[in-house]
Amino acid sequence: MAKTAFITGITGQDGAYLSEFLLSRGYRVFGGYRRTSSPNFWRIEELNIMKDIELMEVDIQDTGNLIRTFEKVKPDEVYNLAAQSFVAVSFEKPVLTGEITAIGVTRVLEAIRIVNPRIKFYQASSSEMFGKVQETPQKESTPFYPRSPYATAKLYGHWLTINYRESYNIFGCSGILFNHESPLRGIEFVTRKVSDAVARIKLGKQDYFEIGNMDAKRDWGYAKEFVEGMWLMMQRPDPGDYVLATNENHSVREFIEHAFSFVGTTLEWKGSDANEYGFDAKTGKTLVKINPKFFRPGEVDQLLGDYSKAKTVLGWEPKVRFRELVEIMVQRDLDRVSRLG
Ligand code: NAP
Ligand code: F7E
Repeated sequence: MAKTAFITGITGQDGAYLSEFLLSRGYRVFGGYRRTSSPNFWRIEELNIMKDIELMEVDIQDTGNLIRTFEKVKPDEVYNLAAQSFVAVSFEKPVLTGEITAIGVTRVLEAIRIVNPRIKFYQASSSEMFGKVQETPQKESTPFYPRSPYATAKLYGHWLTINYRESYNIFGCSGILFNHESPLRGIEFVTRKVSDAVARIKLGKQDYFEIGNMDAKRDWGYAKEFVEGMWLMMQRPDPGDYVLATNENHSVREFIEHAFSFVGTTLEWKGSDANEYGFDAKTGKTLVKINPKFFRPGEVDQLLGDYSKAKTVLGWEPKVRFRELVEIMVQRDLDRVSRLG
């Protein structure tokens, strides 16, 4: 019989790709979205899977809502992807971030414990939990050192998943995912902000863009591949924690440079710190400016993941690497901007 999955955060980047993947595996997919005055289904519409998913209004701030949903849907697997996921906003809204990103996990796990403790549970943990890194590369056993309210909230969810596994025998997996990006990434995250801006500049719709700390390094992978890793964790005989990463890292500056080079522009830099700027080597036009409003009170300088456990146990390995990822994203934004303006 076909399995049933319930995804919290189905309107987000990973929710959309995971839905597409589970549908391809013959799952019946239910997804929770929170009520807003104007619905936000653009990602599942872009993937053309809207008609195949059963959408339900579910807020992870409401335990009763979750319990009734699980009673009705009777899921075999629950993927908890809902979160206030933007690190920068977590400094401005630390309490809200804790409510959704940390306590939200308790609500989902409690609903599972009450409705049916045999429901398998996936928690979207994050490489941000490594924060001020204690060793490089980071793996499952690396000590955590969160650097933001977001990362601290994720650490709570991570440990609670382990706690419910050990206390109630709930099949709870935790995927410690390093940054994963795609054309469906939210525009506020740095990769998509850059791919969109570079496409607009190339097509003459924008003159320049503003950026924060360009020296931060991230281990950027392709979201479409990472969601498969989530599913693989849930198919093992025993639950566990797994790092998914590419084991390659690059700076924000390199991302910007490669995005411009893909559209045929050579970028050069002048100045330093907040006065640094990037310009077109051919025309001299300024294309990138620093704006300190994008600096964070606490920064994660560099992340680099070791995915050996996922490779050995799950047979999971990333294929799309940095340069290809940048090109996929810029190309899709060029298409979008040409089509929609
Ligand atoms: P995303 O695009 O920001 O999606 C987050 C989702 O959570 C959206 O569907 C959002 O709904 C939903 N949500 C927020 N508050 C909610 C609430 N109170 N009740 C129900 N839903 C709520 O994030 P993503 O990139 O897909 O990431 C998926 C998960 O993995 C998140 O938990 C994120 O923290 C974590 N993670 C992401 C990465 C990464 O690099 N992408 C890496 C590690 C971990 P709206 O559409 O209404 O806002
Ligand atoms: O920042 C720097 C910024 O916001 C990456 C989330 O999915 O991945 C994501 O968190 C870096 C940081 O992602 C701008 O300071 C410079 O060093 O794209 P980001 P993130 O903070 O790494 C982790 C794994 C998650 O779990 C999170 O949910 O880029 N940066 N200038 C900038 N960042 C942004 N957003 N905007 C800038 O203008």
